[in-house]
Amino acid sequence: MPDNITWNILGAGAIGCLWASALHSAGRQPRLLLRDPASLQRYRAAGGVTLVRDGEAHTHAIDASCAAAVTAPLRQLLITTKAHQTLEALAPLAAQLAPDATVVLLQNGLGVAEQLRQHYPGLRIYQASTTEGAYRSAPFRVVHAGRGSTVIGAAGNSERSQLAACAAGLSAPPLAVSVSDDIERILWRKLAVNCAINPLTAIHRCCNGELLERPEVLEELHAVVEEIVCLSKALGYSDWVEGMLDTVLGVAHATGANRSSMLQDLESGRLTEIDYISGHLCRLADAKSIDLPANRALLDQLHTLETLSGCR
Ligand code: KPL
Repeated sequence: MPDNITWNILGAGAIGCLWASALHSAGRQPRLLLRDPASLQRYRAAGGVTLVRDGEAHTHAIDASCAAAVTAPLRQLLITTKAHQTLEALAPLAAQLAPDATVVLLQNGLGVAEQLRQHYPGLRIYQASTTEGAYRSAPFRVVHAGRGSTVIGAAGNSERSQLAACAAGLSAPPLAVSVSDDIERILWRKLAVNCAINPLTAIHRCCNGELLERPEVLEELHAVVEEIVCLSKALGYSDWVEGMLDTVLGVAHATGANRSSMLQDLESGRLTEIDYISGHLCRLADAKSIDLPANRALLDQLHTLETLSGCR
């Protein structure tokens, strides 16, 4: 049977469902790869992916398959799982992944691309970053709450024409994906924002904007960003962190009413992305024998909270 699937999407959370529904509306043929038969059954019971935008809900009967049941070679894979779930989610697909498949990582945190390169050396790995605002209001139901933009790029040398084709393939109204030559800087700045906002909101159980209103928390935030700036200088990334504190404060303000993804994970008893956010930063610092006491303290506190909530 011919395989007309354009993009396989691994991770049916808010961003995975948002992309799946946009591609489906555009007449492409995406496929959701679900964890197990029970998830597939829940998906079928939901009737597909429901996208809510501007108060209107539309259900898209998108092709879905249990990851372990995929037989045709996978050539294009968009990964939208949480960073820490990536390797485990990918394992059942390993035999089906074309050796030179294109894999796009669209997730919070850093460190997964390096792990994939180690485990699957032939893959063409691209990284993407989005400011689209979306949240899951129920399983397979996503609210597209805020329009944003998305960039894609690759570390090191990569053929621009392939990247451009990939960006075009993943662009579907209203989602626009463009190629960036600066993806490492963009992801690093996003990491810094997440290192500062996410653990502090999770520890203090507050919305992003409240970080700015509590002087003792704001002091912690300043210390976290200062350490990131120091580490960035030691790593040779000085120009990646220009105006970093203002950016972090600006994001906390602009997303003031948001409950960060880390706070939501913790409150729902899910493992957070801390090991790929503050953990990634601390691993890089360790390799340079640089001390990051404020960031390390947040990492340790999150581990303790995860243990207390029973998910670690
Ligand atoms: O990316 C985010 C997250 O919650 O993961 C921020 C920017 C902090 C918005 O809430």
